[in-house]
Amino acid sequence: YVLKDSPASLSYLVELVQRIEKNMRTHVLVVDDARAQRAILKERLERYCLQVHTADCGEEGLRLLEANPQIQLLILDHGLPDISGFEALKRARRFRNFDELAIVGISATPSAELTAKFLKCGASDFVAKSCTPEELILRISQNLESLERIRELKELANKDPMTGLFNRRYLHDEIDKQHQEMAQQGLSMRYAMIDIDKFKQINDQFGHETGDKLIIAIADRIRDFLPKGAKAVRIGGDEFCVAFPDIDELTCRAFLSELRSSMPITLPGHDEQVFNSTISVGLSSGADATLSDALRTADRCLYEAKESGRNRIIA
Ligand code: GH3
Repeated sequence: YVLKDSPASLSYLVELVQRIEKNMRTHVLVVDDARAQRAILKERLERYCLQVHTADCGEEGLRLLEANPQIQLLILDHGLPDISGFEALKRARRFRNFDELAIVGISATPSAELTAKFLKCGASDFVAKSCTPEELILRISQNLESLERIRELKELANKDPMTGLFNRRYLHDEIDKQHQEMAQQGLSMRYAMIDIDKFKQINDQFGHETGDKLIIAIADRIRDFLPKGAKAVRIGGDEFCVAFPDIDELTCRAFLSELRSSMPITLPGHDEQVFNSTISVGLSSGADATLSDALRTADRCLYEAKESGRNRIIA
């Protein structure tokens, strides 16, 4: 590329480099039994720096898909030698949702019926093998962009915007699902309810904005000390919950003790204020069958921690 000495051409170049870098991280799987067609698709996609995997039958395609969670887009032929494209499509959708994988159906004999059936079985799009290279890459880019938008929306829906921790919705959807799956395997989940002590006083004394900064600082501490596999949630206000999947009580207690003894917090700012903030914690035992039961147990322990003088962990 010849760069003219202008900000517009420089920003174009930056955008181009970013797109190429993104494509280099994007994995695509082509499943087609026709060797020549596979080679054409691979060559066209690699021209845009996409990482291309190939398979010549449905079973091999599904195996590659399961083994490579980084694959974001599947180009799937209709006529395969072992299982039909529709069968492969339905099976792929059982373990990869619309927010994880875009699937584009292809056929050498396209028809309205075929398109409809592909979409009904779970495809995101359909193209004829005879399409131009430009149409192919446009459809692929659009499907990858939609996937990214879906992911961004999901992330927004599950995160607390102030602290970046998971929110209550995530706790009651995803962590609840995890709780049920773990219970089926005979494994237990523990939950810690964490609440800042006398937080109202901090708001009253130093203002709401400083209160917000303290909530953010405590969320950052929780994140810093969090054991591997544990998930931190801001329930609301000054209350947090940490979910520990199959983590022993000793590790949970060690994390909570470290967090509690890391108080008070020094807030970054012009006059580096130190707050004598403490936290109270309630920890569930891991014996509760459902998420609601476990949260009730942790809440009861938290209440006890507050009633018995605050700044302590009750399990
Ligand atoms: P306790 O030790 O008994 O828990 O006393 P507390 O003062 O912390 O009582 P409580 O937990 O009920 O008070 C929470 C306060 O947090 C009340 C509410 O005005 C304030 N609050 C809720 N959400 C926010 C927020 O996003 N930012 C700020 N700064 N304050 C909030």
